[in-house]
Amino acid sequence: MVEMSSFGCYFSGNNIEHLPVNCWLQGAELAADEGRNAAALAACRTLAEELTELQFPAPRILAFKEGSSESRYFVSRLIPAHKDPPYKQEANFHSSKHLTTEQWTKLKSSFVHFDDPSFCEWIRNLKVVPPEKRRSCRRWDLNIDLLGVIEVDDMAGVEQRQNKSGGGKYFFCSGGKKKEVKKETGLGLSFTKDENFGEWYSEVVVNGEMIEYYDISGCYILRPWAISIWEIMQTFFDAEIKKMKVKNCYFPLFVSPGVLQKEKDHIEGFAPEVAWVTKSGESELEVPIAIRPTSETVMYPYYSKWIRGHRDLPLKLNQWCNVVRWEFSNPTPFIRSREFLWQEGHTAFATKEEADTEVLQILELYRCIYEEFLAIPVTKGRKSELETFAGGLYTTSVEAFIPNTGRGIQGATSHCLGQNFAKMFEINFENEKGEKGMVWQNSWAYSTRTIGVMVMVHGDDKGLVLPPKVAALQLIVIPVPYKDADTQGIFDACVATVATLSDAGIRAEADLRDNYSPGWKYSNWEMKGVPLRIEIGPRDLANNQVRAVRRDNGAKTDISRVFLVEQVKGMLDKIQQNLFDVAKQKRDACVEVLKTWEEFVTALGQKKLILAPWCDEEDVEKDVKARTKGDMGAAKSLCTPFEQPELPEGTKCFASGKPAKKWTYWGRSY
Ligand code: 87F
Repeated sequence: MVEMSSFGCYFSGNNIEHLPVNCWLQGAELAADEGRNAAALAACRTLAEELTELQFPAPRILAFKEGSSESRYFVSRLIPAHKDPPYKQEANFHSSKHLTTEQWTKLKSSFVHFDDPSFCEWIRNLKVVPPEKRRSCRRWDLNIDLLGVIEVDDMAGVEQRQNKSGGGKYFFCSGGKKKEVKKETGLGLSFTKDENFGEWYSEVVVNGEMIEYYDISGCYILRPWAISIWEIMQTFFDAEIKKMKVKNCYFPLFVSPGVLQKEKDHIEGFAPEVAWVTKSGESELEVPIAIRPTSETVMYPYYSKWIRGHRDLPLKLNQWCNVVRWEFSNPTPFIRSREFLWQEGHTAFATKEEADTEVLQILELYRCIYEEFLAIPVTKGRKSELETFAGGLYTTSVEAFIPNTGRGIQGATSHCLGQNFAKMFEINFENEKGEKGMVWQNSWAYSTRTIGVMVMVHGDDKGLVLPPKVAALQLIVIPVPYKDADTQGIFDACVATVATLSDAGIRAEADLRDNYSPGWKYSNWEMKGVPLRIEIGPRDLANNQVRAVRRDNGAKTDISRVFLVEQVKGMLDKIQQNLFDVAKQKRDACVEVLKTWEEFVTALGQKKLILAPWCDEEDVEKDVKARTKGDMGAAKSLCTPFEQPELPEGTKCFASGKPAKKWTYWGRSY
């Protein structure tokens, strides 16, 4: 009954993201009779066990006899859930995407309408409260587990099953008790940002079409909607670093063990995260090969070769690439994944001054990406000794904050490596006077984590909210035809509107699909976070106007088509600014300036971003970590902001009582 292929496909599809359970229907008796089904059953079980291994308490696995009323009850709810909006049906039942309008109508006409909750609703109602505090991957936060699914792969399949159910109609109500319907939080999302942030985030990145889950934990498919944001940032940053005479290059993905371990300080703490290739085909490699977690050790042997004299300096290289870090804690799309995209810049100078200057120039570009593109306020500052990149001299960063979780998040880093790597890799040069010296180096990076921070900061209960500057689509035009209205005229006006806006450099498209209602389209584009929606209906057509609706605050404005471009540009700018202002206001409201340990503990419990006077001693930070250890993770220093408030003489460290040297941000972090 359950083909392994459809099982696997379904399980790794995004269906699971919508449901607190996945479902397995398998006739136990049949399985015993038939080798093929027995193998499928065994494989399903093994897979289920593997997938839920980390779950506590262990999930229940339900098995039903094929054809039993329980099994029919499930099956009836697996078919495009009759009460789910088409958008959700599509997401849950991929195959419905490929149905023609005709097939879809035919399928729908075979529905028996009943008031039972849809499968999704029903399944959700089986839930025990989602475990809020669990820190494991949310994907396995299942309340009960029903494993395996039937896939509606084509109409023939549906008909076949219709016949099987005997009455010519496939959908039926098994007479099961009516379940209370879970309150919907708007079309598409079943969790709110405030009530269950983790689930909300996962749902938003999937339903907003940024991410698809993949069958390797911690790895995610970045869909075009996410990549386009990445590319916009990339275009900006790439041009800026080119102005600074940085050149792009590409070094191999693989690292030999000798080279990787050359700089011991650097690799020591990171070793468990390094992924290795140990086999090719069936044969073991003689020497295992590491996959780059970062490229210092990959690149610097060549810096040593290429740098001879002062004329070879500065050497400024950057690469856009992927890196792999085999993380074990709580993988989260964009925020903590085992493979991610980044740019890594590696530069070498004759003097420390040049290196120092560049560290800050790059940091300013990172601020710009966050604040001006992603509309996220960040703090520039220096990392504590404990948080400085091992093997480096000092580390600077831009730090963001997620108010909902009360966690700080490092947005990007710019390190001055000093001469440590130069010493290890013998990167020497001869100056104008013929004297030998070692180079001064920097390295700096930002990654696809930026996108996750953006989703977390701006997203709402309707889905993604994209700042206009990074949105692939800044504006969507939706025709709103009425029965007797001039539909063609409305469609033409939509096309013309897009043309006018596109000519003016605005990223605009019209959604002219005729198999979705305007309301459905509104929700769909809201979910995807498009900053501005333009609706054109008969009244707008008659008045030579359009109606613009802002994604960030829902504000509606009628705009004359005469002033379309200026007005739209103005609105996009306003949205961009408003997103930043609101985010800053929320972040600032979480900042707690305090001076004592008692205040610190209280503020931490209130998810605050803490600014406290500190003695700047490593042991004291270690002590803070130890004293705040717990379920939620320990507190640590986030950064010492460059912009320091006044520190009056005699101010004491909040943690040690020793004389304070600086104001430092503290909190839990990602
Ligand atoms: C994981 C495994 C192995 C971080 C790792 O920040 C090595 C590392 O070196 C590792 N995780 N790091 C630090 C990366 C430093 C660094 N390198 C280039 C940057 C910016 C760009």
